[in-house]
Amino acid sequence: MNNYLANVISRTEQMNAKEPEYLQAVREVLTSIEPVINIHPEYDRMALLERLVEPERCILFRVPWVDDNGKVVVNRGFRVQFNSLIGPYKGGLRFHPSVNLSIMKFLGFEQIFKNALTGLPIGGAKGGSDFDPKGKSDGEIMRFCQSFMNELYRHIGADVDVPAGDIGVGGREIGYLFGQYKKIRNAYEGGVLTGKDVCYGGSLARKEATGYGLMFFMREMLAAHDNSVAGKTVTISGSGNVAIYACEKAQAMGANVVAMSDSNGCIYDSEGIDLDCVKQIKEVQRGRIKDYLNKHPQAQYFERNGETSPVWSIKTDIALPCATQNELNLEAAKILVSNGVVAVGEGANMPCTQDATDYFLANNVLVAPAKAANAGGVATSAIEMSQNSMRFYYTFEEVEKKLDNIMVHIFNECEAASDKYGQHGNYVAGANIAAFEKLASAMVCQGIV
Ligand code: NDP
Ligand code: 2IT
Repeated sequence: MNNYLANVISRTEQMNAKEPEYLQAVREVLTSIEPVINIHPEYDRMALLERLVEPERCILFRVPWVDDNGKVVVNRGFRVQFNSLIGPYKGGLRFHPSVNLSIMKFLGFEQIFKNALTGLPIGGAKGGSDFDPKGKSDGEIMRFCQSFMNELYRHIGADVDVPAGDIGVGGREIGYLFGQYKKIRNAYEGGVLTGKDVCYGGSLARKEATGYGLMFFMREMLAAHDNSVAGKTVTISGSGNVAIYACEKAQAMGANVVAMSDSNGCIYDSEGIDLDCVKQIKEVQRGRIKDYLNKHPQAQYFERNGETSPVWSIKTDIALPCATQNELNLEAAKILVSNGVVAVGEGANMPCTQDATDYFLANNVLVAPAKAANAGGVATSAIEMSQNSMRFYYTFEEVEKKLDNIMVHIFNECEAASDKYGQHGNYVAGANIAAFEKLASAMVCQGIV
């Protein structure tokens, strides 16, 4: 391996030894940009990579709130403002008990590259809390969000840092966060958060954007290999925001989606998932995916036990991991390949382990990498920001068309970069290289900061 790259990886490993997810994300990117580093020896002198892997700022804070029994609970809040090279820090907030600094840094790091790929003026950030929204009342969610914003507000702003949703943070939470921000600031600053409801400044099609964008990327990737989504069997992990709207667009493109999941298990419905039923369970009742069987007794439910989700054991042409990081491991990849999978589309961030991705690529399975394939969400957040600045709204069709164009453009850039460096069909390398080239150019322009 290139000496400079090897040194930066080893230095990053030493400095962040207790952050496995972060190191995984850094290794994946750095190893795949080797051909670019080889032709830019000056990056070593400029410590370009050392600067890229060091967050501009990590903020940790106390979030005290009162539960319905009057007990005070203290959670930890995070905001990693990773990189502001090409725009205000931008990225979601995750509320999940697993949240820690390693996960925040991996997500923030990924976000820099993803946001660069959109071609829009947004830097990279991530935030959240180890707060567990499951089983909490609406009042508890609101009080938590208000307390979280009581600290976060001083670090964000429409031109500074613009948070949005992620796992455990959807329209309801963004609403409570926005209300508290507006109260503290005594000003309506619409562009400070994205993923807002359309009734107070959100963008049409933002809710759908990540899942729809994933399928637009999948359509382009398959078309480049003389294939298409129509008639394919699709399995999806997760049943949250990304999974639901990936399912909706896959069905609209003529695919048969047969499985969805949550952290407890997965449903299999050979007749095709009834998405209205899933939306009712997840978006309205906030229930479990198993509840699908109440309305569809012909469907099957497989409980999860162990590391590998049962959803990957179901035979499929297209697999869409849309739940969380490292949810698709080598064991799952082997099952999917032996069942004839054609393409994998990463709706979640870093859902495939490195060895799973390598196994897919070695077996000629097309992989739509997260940074590129799920970039439609943040791209539409940027479109929401621009509408807030203009004080004017686009129609659903206008936003969806812009999203589609952006995803086509991202696919073309990934393809061009993979071809340029002799890795035809490897869109994982293509996405990393295309994004890195943009970021490196901006770093050179802006001097040592
Ligand atoms: P949601 O909270 O809406 O849904 C998350 C889904 O994933 C749920 O079905 C949840 O199941 C499941 N899940 C979460 N954690 C785990 C876990 N540890 N093991 C198994 N299943 C799990 O989140 P989103 O749909 O917004 O996000 C899903 C993924 O997509 C994340 O990786 C996120 O970073 C990524 N993403 C999201 C974007 C967005 O715009 N929202 C944009 C780009 C990427 P359960 O209810 O049982 O926890
Ligand atoms: O991972 C992601 O890209 C998101 N959670 C969306 C971020 C955003 O700012 O819309």
